[in-house]
Amino acid sequence: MPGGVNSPVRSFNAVGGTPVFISRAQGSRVWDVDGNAYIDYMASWGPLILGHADPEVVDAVRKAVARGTSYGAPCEAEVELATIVTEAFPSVDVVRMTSSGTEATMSAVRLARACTDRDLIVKFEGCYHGHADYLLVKAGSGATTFGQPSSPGVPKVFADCTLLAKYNDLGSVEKLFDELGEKIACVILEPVAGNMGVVAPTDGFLRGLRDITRSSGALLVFDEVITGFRLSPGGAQELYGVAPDITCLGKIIGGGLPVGAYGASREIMSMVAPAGPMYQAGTLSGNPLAMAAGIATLRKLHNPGSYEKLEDLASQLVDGLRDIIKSAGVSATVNRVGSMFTLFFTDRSVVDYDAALNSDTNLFSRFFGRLLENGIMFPPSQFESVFVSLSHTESEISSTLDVMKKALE
Ligand code: KE4
Repeated sequence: MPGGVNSPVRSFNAVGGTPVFISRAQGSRVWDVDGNAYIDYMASWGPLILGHADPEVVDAVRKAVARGTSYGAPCEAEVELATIVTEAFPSVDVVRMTSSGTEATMSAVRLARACTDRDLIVKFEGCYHGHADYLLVKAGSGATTFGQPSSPGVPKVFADCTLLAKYNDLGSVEKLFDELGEKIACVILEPVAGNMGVVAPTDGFLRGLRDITRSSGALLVFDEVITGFRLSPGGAQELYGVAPDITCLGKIIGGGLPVGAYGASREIMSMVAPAGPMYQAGTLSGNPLAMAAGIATLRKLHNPGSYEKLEDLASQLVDGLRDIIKSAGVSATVNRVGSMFTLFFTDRSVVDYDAALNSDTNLFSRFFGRLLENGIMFPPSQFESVFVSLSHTESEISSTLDVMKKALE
């Protein structure tokens, strides 16, 4: 396997050392193949908000697998998960299941282009939306507004349709719309960024994007692959009270099995084949096994008190970490929204990608290594989110803080 992994960020290249191979997981714990146990804060990059191998999820998947893994034909479970999603997201009347977040965002961009008959899209530096060619684009050098490929194999012409703006900088978006507004199909963003580390939208940013897109006829796409069902039952759009035109989901809605989704109003989704002409398909989209895992996860997540418990655990951990940073006299800052947070080693407030890049990633790597040595598994990259789950306990939070204190000192 390239780099020994099936997804680059697992390789530990960003933090050094050899990637840990996991043999099993249960609740808040994972065990590596050498038998070492860790308190897990990666949560498989977001999906495992209940913790690993949740008994109800395991039972649902066990029952489903005995009835077959994939029919290649519609089944009730797809309707059930679609219903949960449309009830949770008022801006979504109709939803299409895919097998990954990449497929969800790729399809959402195609849908925006199909609806507006426009080709250009706007994304933000530091936001990641999966690996579709025209989303693997970084800011052009200097003042150029058009992006340039961020990976070999992405043709320049694909990057030419992608414009780059700065997160939390409405002016950078207005500038693009002043120049090219009538050609822009959509603005796509993580409403709370997780992929530059956690960066929250500043006051008025999301509302501003809503106004700019509405007045120019472009669609607003929220990539809620991380934030959907993470920050609240209705994701970031519920938390911040700004409804996009198209919503992308993934991770939690699959409960650890491969699921992505994109959804919008009935009118917009009537463009999607076979209801409409915009083509998109997938052999395993909506398969009964992944649907079962997603349904069981979301049903349990909707139990009263779930989000309050997530908020309580996460605030205990982050408030404690901020106290330790202060008493240790370390130059660091923590960005938190709900049960997702990131520690940056910098004395600046991190409100965009430039500020995140300015943090000391070498210090982060050493911090990551200290935690790992002491049985705490953080995501192996500065530019990711740490996740608290419903299976973490207060005693685990306090032992995590003890390890962090020693590491920072
Ligand atoms: P997938 O294709 O990896 O299922 O989803 C792509 C995606 C889309 N949108 C957002 C906001 C995402 O965070 C992701 C995937 N996230 C990465 C890291 N945060 C997954 C980890 C990995 O790439 O291995």
